[in-house]
Amino acid sequence: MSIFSEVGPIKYEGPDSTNDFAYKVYDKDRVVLGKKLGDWLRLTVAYWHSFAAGGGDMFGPGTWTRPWSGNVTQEMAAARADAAFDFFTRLGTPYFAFHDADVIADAATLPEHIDNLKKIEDIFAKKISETGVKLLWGTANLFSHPRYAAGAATNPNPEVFAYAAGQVRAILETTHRLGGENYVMWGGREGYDTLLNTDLKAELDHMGRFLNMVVEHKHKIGFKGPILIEPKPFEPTKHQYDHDVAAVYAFLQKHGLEKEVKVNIEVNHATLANLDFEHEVTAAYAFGIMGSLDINRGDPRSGWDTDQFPNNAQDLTPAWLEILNQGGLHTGGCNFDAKLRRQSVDINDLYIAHITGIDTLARAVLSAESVIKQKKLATLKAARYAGWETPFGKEIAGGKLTLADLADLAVKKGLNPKAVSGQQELYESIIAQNQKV
Ligand code: XUL
Ligand code: CO
Repeated sequence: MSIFSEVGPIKYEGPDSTNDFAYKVYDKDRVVLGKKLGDWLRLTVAYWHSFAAGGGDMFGPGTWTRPWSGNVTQEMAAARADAAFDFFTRLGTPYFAFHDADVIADAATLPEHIDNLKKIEDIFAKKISETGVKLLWGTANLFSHPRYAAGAATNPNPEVFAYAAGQVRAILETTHRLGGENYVMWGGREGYDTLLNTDLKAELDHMGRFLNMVVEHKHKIGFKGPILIEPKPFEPTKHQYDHDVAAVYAFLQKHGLEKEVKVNIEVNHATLANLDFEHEVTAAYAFGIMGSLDINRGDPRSGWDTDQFPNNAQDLTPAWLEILNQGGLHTGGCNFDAKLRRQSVDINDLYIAHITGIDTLARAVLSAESVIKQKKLATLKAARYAGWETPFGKEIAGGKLTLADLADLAVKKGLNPKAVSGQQELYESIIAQNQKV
């Protein structure tokens, strides 16, 4: 008897179902634009929020009492894995993601850490082959331990940089052996709290060197998945170097890694950066660095990373319009980097949170599909840029004309272009009118 055994497996029952423990929209086999809904979404449960955290916050300890709560011993790590894979299977989500620190007992030394990780890797390998649940990505926790208070790759002390290298090598190799499809690097404390004590240039150079080492090692061991940087503008540090997608792309270019490294975009991190999620997604595709998604939402009135489960499909529809138009996430997926509220102490809250989040994503995909099938938005947008398809537009974009040539041409043609409507309200109404179920 597991803690989850009263519920599940969760099934698709359709929009008329009143069963809290059923999908109303997420029918994984439903074909959307030639591909199954489940294959567009590649749903992923985050180990840390759902199986390693206890509901604590800055003002009080954990509130969720689970059989696996408390300090992690190796035995508890195994019990945690049993519970986690039972939940994944009952929920019907095909992937999971984890940090090294989520799954192993705290270690006093690096060799002990590596040894603990190897033991849990063996447990995970067995679970993966028994259940068919796959690893979307692995990552190293380089931010919780006090040694990382001043960062990992950007730490003023090279010994910390070296310790972090030891941790990353171990979990990257574990991720590879477990068939992980990506490897994620969120810049936990790669940033600063005050510039007064910070050598910004040195720290960025060190971060670039670290990333190059990770990429070199990935190739050495034959890991085929992409390395993904996860942008976030601040928290825990006052300024995080991987601020947003554009900042990450500039950093990758500077270090010659723009063809090697992609991004893992998190909804709540975009919100904190004062950017729309669809902006981050669209920018990543435009730069050719779209990797994967951390799905959650912030709170409109809180200025921090509340990591709530999503529940508003219309908010997510513009991002899905872009994702569907771009052909999907490839090796990426939708990882619920989202946590229950501190008062949500019941184990069933975990089901409700994921089911609602999954149905919300499914609604966004179906709404975006409807927009695409209607063709109206694409037609309007194409018409808006039609001038660039004319010989005149192509000549300008082609790069042959100088500024002076073009200035003379504008006079010769007697150009006097007038403002045309951007029709924002019409575009917005198309999104609203195509909301599904
Ligand atoms: C923190 C965050 C992390 C990363 C993985 O804001 O999003 O959980 O996703 O380290
Ligand atoms: Co995240």
